[in-house]
Amino acid sequence: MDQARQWLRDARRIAVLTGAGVSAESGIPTFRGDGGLWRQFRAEDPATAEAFSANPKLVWEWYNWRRGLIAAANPNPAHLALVTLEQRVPAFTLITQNVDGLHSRAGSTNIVYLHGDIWTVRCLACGVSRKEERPQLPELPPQCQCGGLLRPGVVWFGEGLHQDRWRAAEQATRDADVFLIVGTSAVVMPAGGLAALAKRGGAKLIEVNADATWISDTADCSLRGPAGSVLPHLIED
Ligand code: BJW
Ligand code: ZN
Repeated sequence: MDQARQWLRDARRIAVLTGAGVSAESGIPTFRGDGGLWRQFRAEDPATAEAFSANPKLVWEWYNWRRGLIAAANPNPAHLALVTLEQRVPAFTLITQNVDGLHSRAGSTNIVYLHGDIWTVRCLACGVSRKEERPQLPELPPQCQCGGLLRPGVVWFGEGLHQDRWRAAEQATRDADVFLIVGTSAVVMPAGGLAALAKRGGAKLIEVNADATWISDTADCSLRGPAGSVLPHLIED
């Protein structure tokens, strides 16, 4: 912990990758592991275009449920610690796989939303994208003004990431002196591959996770525990 704290103090360029574990202490379930169940589904099963075209109403029920949880949740000490860290270094990029927007609500500013935003909807017919911030949509599946079907503005399995965002994530990772990876199983690609890219670029790799992951052995420092307790200590001056 002391060594990791020193690396963060000395760093000029920090990149952070977060996953669902960073929002777990805000009451938002993770995808994999014990919390990752919704009705009879594994939580990642509805996250495909195939599931959506087979049953858009069912997939929207899952999103409606999650939107309700997220709307009722607040950023936790892990989100807040990352805001403090951003204010301390000249170059800071927060790359998140989370779609919940809690990093923005906490006050982080330079954020790359790799997997999109749960508060955005996009029309499958006319392609228009807009914010939809009512937590519970009254009619499922929701429809666009053009009559087309609306889908959540997120990235599902088998879909490409937004090119500009992915480039920004790669660049920040390559440039980083320290790469901090928090609350992600890192099994979903390409996000999970950023840690290896950071190491190749010479960054110190610090992992914070409640459990061991496949990243843990390659990390320069792997801190085991809830992000809401570990991160505030890690960024102490
Ligand atoms: C705590 C904690 C606490 C708990 N404190 N820690 C290479 C090899 C094999 C397959 C592929 C490959 N490249 C691409 C693929 C295919 C696929 C993929 O990765 N499949 C694998 C699963 C096998 N990837 C894709 O299809 C991606 N697209 C793509 O690659 O396109 C090509 C392209 C690339 C680049 C540019 C252009 C084009 C798309 C992936 C989309 C993923 N989408 C989802 C849903 C998003 C929408 C939504 O939220 O509804 O993203 S799936 C889901 O998994 C979600 C998450 O962001 C993502 C990652 O999950 P995360 O965050 O890691 O959560 P968990 O639950 O897995 O882990 C939580 C962790 O927290 C655990 O470790 C806990 O221990 C820990 N934890 N409490 C600290 N309190
Ligand atoms: Zn439309």
